[in-house]
Amino acid sequence: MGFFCETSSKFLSLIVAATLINVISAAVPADLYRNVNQTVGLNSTIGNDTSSREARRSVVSGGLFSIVSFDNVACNGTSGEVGTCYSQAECNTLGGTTNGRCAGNYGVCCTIKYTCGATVTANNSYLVNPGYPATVSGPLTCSYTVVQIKGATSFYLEFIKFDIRGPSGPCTNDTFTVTQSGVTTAFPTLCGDNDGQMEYIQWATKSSLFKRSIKGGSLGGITLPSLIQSKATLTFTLAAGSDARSWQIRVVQFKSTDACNAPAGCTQYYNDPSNMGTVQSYNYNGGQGEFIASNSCSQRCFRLPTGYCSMTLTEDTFMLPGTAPNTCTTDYLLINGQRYCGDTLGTNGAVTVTQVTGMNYLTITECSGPSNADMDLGYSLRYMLQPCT
Ligand SMILES: *[C@@H]1O[C@H](CO)[C@@H](O)[C@H](O)[C@H]1NC(C)=O
Ligand SMILES: *[C@@H]1O[C@H](CO)[C@@H](O)[C@H](O)[C@H]1NC(C)=O
Ligand SMILES: *[C@@H]1O[C@H](CO)[C@@H](O)[C@H](O)[C@H]1NC(C)=O
Ligand SMILES: *[C@@H]1O[C@H](CO)[C@@H](O)[C@H](O)[C@H]1NC(C)=O
Ligand SMILES: *[C@@H]1O[C@H](CO)[C@@H](O)[C@H](O)[C@H]1NC(C)=O
Ligand SMILES: CC(=O)N[C@H]1CO[C@H](CO)[C@@H](O)[C@@H]1O
Repeated sequence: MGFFCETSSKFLSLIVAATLINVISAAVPADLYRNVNQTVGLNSTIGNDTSSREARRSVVSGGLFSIVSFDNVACNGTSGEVGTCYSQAECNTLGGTTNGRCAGNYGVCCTIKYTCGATVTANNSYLVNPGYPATVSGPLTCSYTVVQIKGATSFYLEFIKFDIRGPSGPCTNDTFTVTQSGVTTAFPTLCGDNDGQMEYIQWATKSSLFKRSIKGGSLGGITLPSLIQSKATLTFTLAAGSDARSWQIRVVQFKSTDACNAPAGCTQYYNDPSNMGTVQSYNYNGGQGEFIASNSCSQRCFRLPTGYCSMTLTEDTFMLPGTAPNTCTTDYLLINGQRYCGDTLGTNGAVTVTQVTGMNYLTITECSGPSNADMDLGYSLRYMLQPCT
């Protein structure tokens, strides 16, 4: 999975670059820092570099020195991790690691990693287990507090590495939860192996609260995940045992205008530009895992670009508790208002998901009950968007 959302950020870094060897940046009047785009009292020209793959950069050159500003956008670090383009000083202040350069060498690609007990305030940062990439054993309780960044309407967790003990029905020995005190409609408790999986959590904003107040907290009979108010607690709880566990989770906070921001109520959002991909149940683990009995429902959503009206879902594996077609009680995929469960998706392993008028995304809803006595695998489905006819 993994994707890259190219959007500019309103947060800027400013640095002073000497254009003559002897100029010291301390000599630059403070005003210059604040008025990059305004007349700066020098003969200045504003240069720019709007290469879409780089931080947008503008340079105010004033004879003896230049002031460079660039957006704090995501960058690819040399280690392969995604960072944020900051000045070296800002990266140091944030406790980040320099991971290559960006903004035409004026900035550093700064990767920020948080471990247990951390308060997560930086966009595009990572949550790791203590000592990562080394593994940890239990017992261990490890929490992170994700704080809403100004302007963000959701946050996204990309499970780059997520390997804890698996379920036996529900997740009991090891768990990963997203909670906020006082919020009862929690997100599904996860466990097992979830490398490459994702989860979106919506912040409570004026607009999302207003929509909930008029539309209610459910959609088609499904209780939507809670809205989280400004701070979320993410907790790994590991049972005693020396077996190896590890995790590395990328956290990105999205604004409502970001292409990768999930629509309200979506726990997952698939938006691959190729209009196709794979959707798998949590802990599917390449067919080695087992469906998590989370006793909840959640939505997987699929971006529907202009010109597309439906998608086909084709099973590689489909095995949910229950017997198709009429006895799907607590465990099923809800597609076009119909429940699918058992050992085959539909009658021949494929169904077409149709557009609800006016919606620019498609949804399927996964519901699971409190147990999985048969240790069913879950599902791995290929989706392909279909043009309107
Ligand atoms: C500076 O000017 C550019 C081009 O006019 C504009 O896009 C950018 O938003 C301005 N930056 C600030 C900090 O005002
Ligand atoms: C600033 O610009 C004016 C008019 O464009 C020019 O006459 C002058 O020489 C410039 N000064 C410097 C320091 O470049
Ligand atoms: C966080 O970073 C992502 C990826 O660069 C960007 O799309 C998003 O707008 C940023 N969030 C905020 C609140 O600026
Ligand atoms: C980062 O790497 C990914 C994958 O190679 C690529 O799609 C993306 O455009 C790169 N982003 C930047 C800012 O270079
Ligand atoms: C917890 O883990 C132990 C050791 O792997 C296992 O024997 C036991 O069945 C698990 N219990 C539950 C409730 O998952
Ligand atoms: C001063 C400068 O370099 N301006 C350039 C900014 O970018 C535009 C579009 O690429 C160019 O046309 C300008 O010359």
